[in-house]
This record gives sequence, C-alpha cells and structure tokens, in this order.
Amino acid sequence: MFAPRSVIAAAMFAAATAFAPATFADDSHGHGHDHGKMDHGDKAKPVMAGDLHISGYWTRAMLPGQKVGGGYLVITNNGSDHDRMVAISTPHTDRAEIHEMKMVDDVMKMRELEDGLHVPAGETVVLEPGGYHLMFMAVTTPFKEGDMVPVTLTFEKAGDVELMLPVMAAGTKKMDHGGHSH
Ligand SMILES: [Cu+2]
Repeated sequence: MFAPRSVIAAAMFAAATAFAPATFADDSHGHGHDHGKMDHGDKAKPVMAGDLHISGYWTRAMLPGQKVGGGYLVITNNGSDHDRMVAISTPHTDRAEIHEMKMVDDVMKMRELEDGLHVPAGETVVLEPGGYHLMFMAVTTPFKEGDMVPVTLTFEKAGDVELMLPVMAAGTKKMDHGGHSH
C-alpha cells in the first residue's frame, strides 16, 4: 500500500543480498516495481468524495535534515452544503496539521487552523505555498523526489479521503501543469 516503505524495504533487501550467493541475488530480480519515469500530472488524478472534487495534490522533497514538509491541493465543493477539513494524517508523522500562512505586518506568519479548513458550498479552496497548506512536522525520513506520500484528509461531511501526494523537486513553488521547464 505504501510505496515509499516498499521501496525502502526493497533497497534494504537488495543490500542484504549483495554478498549472498549468486542464486539468491538472481532471485531478487523480477518482482520489483517498475517505477519508470514519474509523471506527476498522471499520478495526481482528481478524486471525488461526496460533493468534493480534489485535484492538483502534491508535496515537495525535503532537504537532508529537514523535518517539516508541506502538502498542497485544490478542493472544490460542488454541493449545496458547507464542508470542513477537520484533520489530516499520514504514516510519516503523528504531527500532521492544517495550516495557514499569511503576511502580518510584512512578516510571514504560520498558524494551525484549529477550527479546520472551511470549504463553503459552491467554492474552491486552494492549498498552496504561501497560503493554506497541510503541514507535516517531525518527519523522520525526508520526502524524496519521485516518492509518493500517503495522506488521509478527514472532512466533516465527505468523510475520509485518501490521497497519494507525488513528491516534487525541492523548491517547487507550484504544481507544473503546463510542462514548461524550471
Ligand atoms: Cu505550516
């Protein structure tokens, strides 16, 4: 289920068998995952959850030693009822929160939305760098570009929504929809 862990497990298995007899080493081939080239645009397929339409979700690679990461997505509420993201979770940390970043007196301030993130009926809410975001703190294994980070969003009405956030390059400011170079 969780790709990053299986990749790590596969790498450890490969390392462990590196000095084993050739027959064992041969056995380690053939059942691995073929990741090929990551196409993040394809990975982040829109997800429907009740009246909510969720798209453009991604996170960013963390530098070595970095312990915090952000998650970004777009939520559209096509229903006639107000909804609210009340919690998030990920196996990477038990300290995942919903945050807001904004300029206060020329200083960027970040705070947890203790009341959750409101998604009014008929509106679209964007989580992006410099604004609302998912916040992953005390992450022990930094996200690596090309990995997928599982996250569960919990909404008051739409319930739990599971996403696999593709990890984009460190420093990415926006999801690249157009295929322009960096
Ligand atoms: Cu934050």
